[in-house]
Amino acid sequence: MPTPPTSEEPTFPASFVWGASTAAYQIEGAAEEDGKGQSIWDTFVRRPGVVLDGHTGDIACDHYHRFPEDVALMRRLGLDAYRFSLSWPRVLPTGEGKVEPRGLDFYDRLVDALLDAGVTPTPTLFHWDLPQALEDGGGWLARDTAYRFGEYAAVVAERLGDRVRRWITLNEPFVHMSFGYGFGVHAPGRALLLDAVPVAHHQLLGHGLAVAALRAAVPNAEVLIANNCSPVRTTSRPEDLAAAEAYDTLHNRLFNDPLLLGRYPDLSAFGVADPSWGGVVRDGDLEIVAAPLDGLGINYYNPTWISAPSEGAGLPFDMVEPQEPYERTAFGWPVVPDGLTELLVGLDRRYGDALPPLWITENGCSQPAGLDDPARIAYLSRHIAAVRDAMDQGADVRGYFTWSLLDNFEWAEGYHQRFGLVEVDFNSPERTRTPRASFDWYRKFIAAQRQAL
Ligand code: GBH
Repeated sequence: MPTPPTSEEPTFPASFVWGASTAAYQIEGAAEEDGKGQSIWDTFVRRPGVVLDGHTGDIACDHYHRFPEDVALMRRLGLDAYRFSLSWPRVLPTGEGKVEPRGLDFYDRLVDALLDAGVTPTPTLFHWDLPQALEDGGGWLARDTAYRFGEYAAVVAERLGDRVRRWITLNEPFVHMSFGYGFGVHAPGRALLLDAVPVAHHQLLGHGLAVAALRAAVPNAEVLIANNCSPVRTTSRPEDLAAAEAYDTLHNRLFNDPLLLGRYPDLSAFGVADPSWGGVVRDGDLEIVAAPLDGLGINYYNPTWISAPSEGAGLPFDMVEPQEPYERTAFGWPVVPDGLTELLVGLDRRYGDALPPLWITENGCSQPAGLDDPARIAYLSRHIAAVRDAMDQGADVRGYFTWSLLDNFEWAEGYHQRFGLVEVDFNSPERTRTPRASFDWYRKFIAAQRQAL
C-alpha cells in the first residue's frame, strides 16, 4: 500500500521554483514536419524489437500542434517554470550549417506562449535526440560533435536569449552514454560497453562549449546541466564497498567531478589507467568542461544497489535487487524518498564550496493508467518532503520539476509507462488530455505554498 500524503506539507522559501518537465522526442511528434531532420530516435525506433510493440514518437502527444492546450494546462497548474527540450534536428536538420527557420519559429512561439501564461521557459538543449547526420559521423564518439553542439547552442541562444535566461545544456549524459552507446537499449543502439566512455567526455566538452556560447549570447544567463544521479547502496563487506565505489565513480563522479572540480575520477577500476584516456581528454579540455555553473540539475528516481562482481562480469560491480521490500512504481522501480535526501546532502558534503545551487530537474513515477493516482500523489508528496529534509540539513535547493507534465513516449517502453500528471489518450486522434488527481494535488500544493508566504 502506498503511504498516504501527509495533510501538512512542508513549506519552502518564497523564491523556490515549482515546475514540470518534458522532452522533445517524447511529446512533440511532427517528426517530419517543417523541414525537421531525422534524429537518432527517428531511426532507432524503426529497428525491429527495440521499442515495446514497435511504438514510435512520430506523433507522440502531438505537442508540436497542441502546445497551446499544454500551456493552458500549465497555467491552470500554476507552474512557475516549465522544462522542455529542443530538438536539435528541428533547428539544424543535419546538425550543423543550414538553420531551419520554421524549427526555431516553433520554439519562439512556445516561449512566447509560456511567458504569456506566467511560466518561465527552461529549455534543455539536448535530451538524447542527436541529428542522425551527426551520428553518421560518429555521434558522441566523435570529438567534432562537441563543437557542433556549441554552435547549435549559439544559434538557439541568439534567437531565444532575449526572453530565456535559464538554460540546461544536457540531459543525463550518463544515461545517454550507458543506454545509448554502452548497452544499446536506447538510440543510437550501440553496445560498446566500456568503449563508450569517450561519449562522457565529448558530451561534457560539448556542455562546456555550450556554456560559453550561452554566456556570450544571453545577458545574465543562468546555466545548468541535468545529471541523473543515484545514491549507491551496498553491504559493509569490503568487496561490496569496493564495487559500490566503482559504480559511484561511473554513474555519478565521472560527470560531477570534471564539472565541479575540473578533473576526472580515477578510472583504473575500469581498465582506463592513462589520465588522457588514450588521447580522448586533451590539454585545455577540462578548463572548458569546468566552466562555472549557476546550478546543478538532479534527476532522481531511485538508489542503485550494488554488490561485488560475479564470475565473468565484464564490469567491476553487479547491479542487484534491494533486499528490503520497497513499494514499487508501475515500472517496477523502488520508491525510496530518503534516497533523495541522502543524495542531496551527500553532494553537499562531497563537493562543499564547489557545489552550485541544486535543482531537482526530474522526479516522478510511472503509475497505472487512469485518472485516480493516489500512489503518484504519495510519491510526489514524500519526495518533496525529502527535498525539504535535505534543505534542513544544509543542501541549497532552488527548485523542483516533476517528471512529467504529460504521459509521453517512454523510450524503449513506448507508451506503456505513464509518468504524467495529465493522462494522454494515445488512441484518440486529438491525443485528448485529461488531468489526473495528482494534477489537482500539485495545483493545490503550489497554491498553498504561495499562501503560506
Ligand atoms: C529519465 O531517465 C529521462 O530523462 C526521461 O526522459 C525519462 O522519461 C524519465 O527519466 C523516466 O524514465 O533499474 O529499477 O534501478 C531516467 C533514467 C535509468 C532512471 C534507469 C531509473 C533504473 C531503475 N533511469 N533507472 S532500476
